[in-house]
Amino acid sequence: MRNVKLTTLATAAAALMATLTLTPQSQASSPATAMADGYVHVWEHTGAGGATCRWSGDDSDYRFNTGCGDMNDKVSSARNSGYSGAYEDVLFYENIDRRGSFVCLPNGAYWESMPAGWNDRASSHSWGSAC
Ligand SMILES: [Ca+2]
Ligand SMILES: [Ca+2]
Repeated sequence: MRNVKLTTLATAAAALMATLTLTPQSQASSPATAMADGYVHVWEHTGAGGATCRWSGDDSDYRFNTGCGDMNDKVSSARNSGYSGAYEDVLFYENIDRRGSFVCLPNGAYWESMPAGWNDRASSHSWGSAC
């Protein structure tokens, strides 16, 4: 006779709850591809950096703003996210009260840096259809 030894292997299944919490930086949409929101956005530095301001209407004096600081002669990048249609372009003026030379930022356009001669120069803006 032969003894048959049956070996029972009990397999214990352990459930390991490995919780890996990834917290992706909720990166705002790129300034160059942002959807229209009805605002013109400006930034203190090039590439949409530093302090920022936005307006849905005209602004005749960048020294005083609601919700953001003094942006007079500081603007180094800008995006026109206004809705297309009438008054869709933004005219930046070198002086307050929309005086002096101006440059026109077309609807939907993003300037990573201001046009030549316009860094830290804009002092007011108005919406128009002039580009
Ligand atoms: Ca600047
Ligand atoms: Ca100025």
